[in-house]
Amino acid sequence: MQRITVKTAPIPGQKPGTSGLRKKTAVFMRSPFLENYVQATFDGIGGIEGQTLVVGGDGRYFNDQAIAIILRMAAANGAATCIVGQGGVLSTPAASHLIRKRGADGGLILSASHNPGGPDADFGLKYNGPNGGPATESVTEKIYARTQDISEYRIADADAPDIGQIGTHALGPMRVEVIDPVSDYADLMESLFDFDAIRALLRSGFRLRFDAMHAVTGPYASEILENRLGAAAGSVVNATPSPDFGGGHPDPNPIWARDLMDTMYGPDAPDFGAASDGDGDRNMIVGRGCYVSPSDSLAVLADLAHLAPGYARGLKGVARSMPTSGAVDRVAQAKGIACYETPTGWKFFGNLLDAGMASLCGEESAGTGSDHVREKDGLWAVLLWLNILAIKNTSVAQLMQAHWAHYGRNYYSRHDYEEVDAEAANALIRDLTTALPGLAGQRFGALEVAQADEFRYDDPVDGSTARSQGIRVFFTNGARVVFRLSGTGTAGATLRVYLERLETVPDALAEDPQTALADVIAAADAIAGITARTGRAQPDVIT
Ligand code: VG1
Ligand code: CO
Repeated sequence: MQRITVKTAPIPGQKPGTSGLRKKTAVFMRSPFLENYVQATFDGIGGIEGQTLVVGGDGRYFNDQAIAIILRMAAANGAATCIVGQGGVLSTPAASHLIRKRGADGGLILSASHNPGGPDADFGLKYNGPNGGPATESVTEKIYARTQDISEYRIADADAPDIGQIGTHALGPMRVEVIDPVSDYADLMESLFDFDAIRALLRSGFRLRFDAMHAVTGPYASEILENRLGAAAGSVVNATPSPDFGGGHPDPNPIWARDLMDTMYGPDAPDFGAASDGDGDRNMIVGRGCYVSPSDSLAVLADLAHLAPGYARGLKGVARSMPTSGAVDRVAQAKGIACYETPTGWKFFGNLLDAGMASLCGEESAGTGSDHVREKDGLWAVLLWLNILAIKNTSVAQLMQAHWAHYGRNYYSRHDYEEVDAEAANALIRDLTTALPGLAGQRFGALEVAQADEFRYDDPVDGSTARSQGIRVFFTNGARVVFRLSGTGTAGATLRVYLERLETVPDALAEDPQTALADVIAAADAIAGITARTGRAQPDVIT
């Protein structure tokens, strides 16, 4: 094998966002876009000489070609071993587990997650460190800095081996180990949950439907839910991963998982429905006629995780992203455990998990996870739910009613305005930031502002600071609205507006969230001028 050094020049726009670098597939495919970013990653982390890396992706269009390039570059940069999922496939949580289990130095995960895939859609790449978690901001800053002064990249002139079959290959002096992407992960799940109890539940007539949305969790869900737990054949639907996710948006929310919602709210609905996203780290939970908001799901799991063997000793603490509702805070308070509030994105949970300060984390965007890996984990959340339902012998709807009756209900919704003109979106945030000091005391319809600020996070473990992580407006009645711009999009800007209000009056707990939040929704528009500035009368997505 020859190591070729290719001259290159910086390409603008290679700044990692909330979760790695995401761009249009065509942008990633235009050489040397991928090569530059991979070399900048290797350089940014201090080189990969002698290292073991895990490599895998969600199987979207360009996944296989990108992996071939990455393997040739890893070999030319001196890596000792690359562990690759068969066919180049690894779900994000499975990749995180593999890094940890094998004691690897890190991994490259190819995914744009919930973004659509295909030649005209999105592609992404991110680096995870030796703890199995997404690189911290200090690392992504080094990678970004390298993209701006890169002058060459290294690549092997040999072909990458065929990764379609399990086995070990050589690429020059580098080993390429092709492994079964599912079995290690399935074993991990079996070690955490009471599979016998879930099997008994499923034998008793409890029906479930898992929608893999043509994405990476198909093979994982089929193996775990149908083969190991005995769910009826066909319980896992859309189970074959496809490069463009069947033409859909692999985002598990009531809009994009519409089929599942219709089934769960239709006649003869199963007892339990769930869906996962492109790379398998998100989850949507829906009972018969009962959608569970991700923030509520986090709170329920925090309350009842001890019913699963892996969490029987209780939780060390919990953490949630700032825009996530305060429902989990109330559980933590009742249990006397710490609750941390972090910026959006899983990379901020890693330090808390590593330090043993939190063992359960979650985001309002359908991400939940624990210290079993260092990523959010869709199937894990589904299994924890099933374990809880098996022990409690109750329905999802009953469980939610009992939870709200005990803790109160944090009515919650997120309104997304997608592909808004970037200038208009930036101006909206800029002007809002300027207006912050004068907001307290102002009335907007029925609500009065108590306090408003820009969220900043001081990491209690490494002392780092993350600024400008979203604008928070608190009202005197305890309601809250948060505004921030998405860091995962690839076209224009997406404005996210997060709305929340706590209700504790017993007979006001069963309202439609949009109705319960009407005052907050109106105030959000009045404060930020959303309609006037974006020209949108309605959000594109409501979750
Ligand atoms: C979104 C979500 C965030 C999540 C991130 C990655 O980020 O809001 O909670 O961590 O996606 O999820 P943003 O910046 O677009 O709001 V995944 O499953 O797409 O890797
Ligand atoms: Co994802």
